[in-house]
Amino acid sequence: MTTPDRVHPAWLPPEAFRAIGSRRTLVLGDGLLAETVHDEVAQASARYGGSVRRAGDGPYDLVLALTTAEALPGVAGEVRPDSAIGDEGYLLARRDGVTVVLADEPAGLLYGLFHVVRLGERAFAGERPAEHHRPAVRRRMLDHWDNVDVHPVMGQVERGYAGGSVFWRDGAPRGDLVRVRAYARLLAACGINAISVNNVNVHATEAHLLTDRLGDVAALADVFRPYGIRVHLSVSFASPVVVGGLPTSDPLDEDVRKWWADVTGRVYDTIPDFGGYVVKADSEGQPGPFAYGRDHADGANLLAEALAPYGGVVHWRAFVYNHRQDWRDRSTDRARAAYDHFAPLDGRFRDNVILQVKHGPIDFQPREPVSPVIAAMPATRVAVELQVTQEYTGQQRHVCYLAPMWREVLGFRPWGADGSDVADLVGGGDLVAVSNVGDDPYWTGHPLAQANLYAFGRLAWEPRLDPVAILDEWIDLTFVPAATGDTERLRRTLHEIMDDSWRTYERYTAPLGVGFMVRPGHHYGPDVDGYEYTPWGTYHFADRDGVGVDRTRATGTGFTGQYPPPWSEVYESLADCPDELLLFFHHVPYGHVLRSGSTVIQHIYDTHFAGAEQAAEAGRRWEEAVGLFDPALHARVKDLLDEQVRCAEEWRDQINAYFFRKSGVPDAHGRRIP
Ligand code: GCW
Repeated sequence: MTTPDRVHPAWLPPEAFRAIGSRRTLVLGDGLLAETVHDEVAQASARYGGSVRRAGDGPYDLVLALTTAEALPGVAGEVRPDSAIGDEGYLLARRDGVTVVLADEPAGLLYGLFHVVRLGERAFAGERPAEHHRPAVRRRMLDHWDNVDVHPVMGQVERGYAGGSVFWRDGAPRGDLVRVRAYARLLAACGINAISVNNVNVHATEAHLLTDRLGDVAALADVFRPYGIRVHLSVSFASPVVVGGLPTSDPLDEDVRKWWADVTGRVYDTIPDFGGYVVKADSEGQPGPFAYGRDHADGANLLAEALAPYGGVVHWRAFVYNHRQDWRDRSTDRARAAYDHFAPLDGRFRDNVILQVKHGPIDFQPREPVSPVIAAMPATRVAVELQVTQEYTGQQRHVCYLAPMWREVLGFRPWGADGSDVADLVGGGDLVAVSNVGDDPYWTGHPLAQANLYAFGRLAWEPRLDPVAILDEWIDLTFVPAATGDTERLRRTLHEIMDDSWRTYERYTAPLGVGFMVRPGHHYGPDVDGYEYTPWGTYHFADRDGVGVDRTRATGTGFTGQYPPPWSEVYESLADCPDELLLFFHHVPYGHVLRSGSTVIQHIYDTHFAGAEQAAEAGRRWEEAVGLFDPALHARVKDLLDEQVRCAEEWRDQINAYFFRKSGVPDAHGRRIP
């Protein structure tokens, strides 16, 4: 049940259960997840000398009870509310020396248990008035871009930076269900309740997971189930042809509809709590409805209709754009694509279709505006997709704590200060992220990248949490319980290195929101013109006079018009556009003066010198912290920081040299630009 040997326990080291395990606990209620709760406490009790019972008079220090239990003992009965606690919610209270977790459903007990784990000894001190906790977001989902077969270019895990897959290896299930169970447990502890187990680019072997290899998916579902996590599957839109032997996948074809209905029926016979399908269609070469002259609503509704009888959902991705664009064509703007494709379809999707929209209009860059699609489809269920795997943010070789970026996305108010924010819009709905986990002993390659996975789960549960507070939680679970040295210094070190690491990364990479400038293909390290004359639609248009993409309505691609006011006006205006997004929206001369007072060119130099220096400073901080961390973990992070420092200097020098050569403008401070 706990972590397998040689695998890092991440945020659930045995010591995190000491407070619970050394006490007397009552677990009251039935159901699979109540069993899980009991087993967790039993395991901790066996280790730390406490006890756990399923019935009987106390005394108890901790009572975890379902409100449906026949008779709630003592304090549990007293704090029971009149109103519903809700499916996954729980009530936490402490009175007269007893800590109580009450839930209507077993899932709530499980989340309540992990809350008590987070509190540790604090859960058993003083009094605690009843607090009602429930997730803001209903489906908190991770997508794995894991291939069953090793893909010739993308490998076992597309954009995976943590070794192989935890699910698949060389064309078959990996078979290490102990590891999968440990993973399920980590995910439940941070609030995740849905997972898609294969890549959205569905290749030949993976297409069979839907049919003759469904048993492989069912085996995973069995392991995730006790932790309240439902399994979803990425499917090919061409499945009727590819695995069904039909001549067409036309969504309006009767045989195709029947095929999906039959296949989906079999999926639910095998996995009764199956979550649904994830689909990348008509995107980067994946098949879709366009081949038949149909649109995305026709396509999505086809699958939704098949899933509806069982309560399943389709996550239909909005990442649709022309990846064979002619770079000479200045009128095509990739940023516009998702909105242009999907906004006109608002109102046409069945209600079990969830349109899954990347948080930015392009592709998970370190800085993008929030996608205008999120606000453009009031009659459609919209999920926001984040990327925990660090494709464009240092590939788990760089420290880049992403929660501050996600927090900004979730806090963005598309209609201005008085309107809803993105957290409101996904509230009650879906938040999805691409996982950063692999079969690496630290799960995420870079041990500190675990924090991103943890933070995603916590933000999905409670989108208004403060990223620094989440980091504190993660540190206190992961490192402090087993630490022997100066825990204050340990905390401080991690905060110094991680709190601002996303902005540090932003400083030494592509400037002012312009994006990309990465090596084509693998996307690691600098290559300023790497994508400039390619079909991918990701350009910066730097010349001797200036840089940036004109996306205004007045003179550019008109993308600013996809936002409602005030942002349509703010982004349109050179004077009002936020500095960090200036080059996303405008093409400006190097001498253009930013709101900060600096010129664009001087800003580029300053941030690149500063960013590389901050990376070096993080490296020094970490070296000073030797002795505070497990030696193997310390050594791994040290090696990675060395690489980060090297790479940050490379970024600094390439970007600075490039813009110095283009512009001829010297650095105001006379620093060395190669
Ligand atoms: O960011 C891009 C990645 C692709 C990925 C695609 C997507 C799974 O480079 O590797 O494909 O996005 O989100 O579909």
